[in-house]
Amino acid sequence: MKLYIATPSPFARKARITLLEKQIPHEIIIDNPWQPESRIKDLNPLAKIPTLVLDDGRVIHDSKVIFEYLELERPGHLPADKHGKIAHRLAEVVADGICDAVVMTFLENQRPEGSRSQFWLCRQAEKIRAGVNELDRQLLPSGSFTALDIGLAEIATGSTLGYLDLRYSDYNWRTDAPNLLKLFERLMKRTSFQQTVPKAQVVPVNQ
Ligand SMILES: N[C@@H](CCC(=O)N[C@@H](CS)C(=O)NCC(=O)O)C(=O)O
Repeated sequence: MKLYIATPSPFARKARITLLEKQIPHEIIIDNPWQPESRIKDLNPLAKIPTLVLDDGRVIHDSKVIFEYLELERPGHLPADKHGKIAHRLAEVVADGICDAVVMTFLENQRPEGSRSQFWLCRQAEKIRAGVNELDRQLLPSGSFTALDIGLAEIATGSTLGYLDLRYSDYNWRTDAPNLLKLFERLMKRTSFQQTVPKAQVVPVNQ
């Protein structure tokens, strides 16, 4: 299978880490959906990464659906019980929501200074801080979200924290969220996290 990614994307990183943790052979193709030469629109009507192309040509997109597919293929990163599953899904939604707010902030900040909406930027900042606090609160004393050592919730949260460091570095989440800091340090010892540290890519300036 082939996974189309962009190097900064926390959504693509979730899929990459899942593939590595599950030891599923795959090829990574770097795309930049913001560039005119991007091929992603031929595969995914929303022209977004991550997009997974299976060996038989079927296309799966959106990091949540990609995870679902990979988990069905090779289970192990969601608990078996109902409450555990929902806890992982909720943490993923919060982690992804933080990333959505960071993306919107990043794009707004590409505008000329006088055209930026402070109202919009403040709304996103509130979501980012509230999301970080909620994830920090959800962690158990064991350092994981449930009895699983590493599952969807840890993968999504770790990807989000790495993205904050790349695109929202003025915010020191480490002082706000000591439990998340411990989780992040634990995750960063894993090869799957080390091999997927996000890197900036060029995004065209808004008109
Ligand atoms: N909900 C999607 C979000 C994916 C997403 O927003 N990807 C961004 C990169 S981080 C993208 O491809 N943006 C290009 C665009 O919006 O045109 C997921 O979880 O996969």
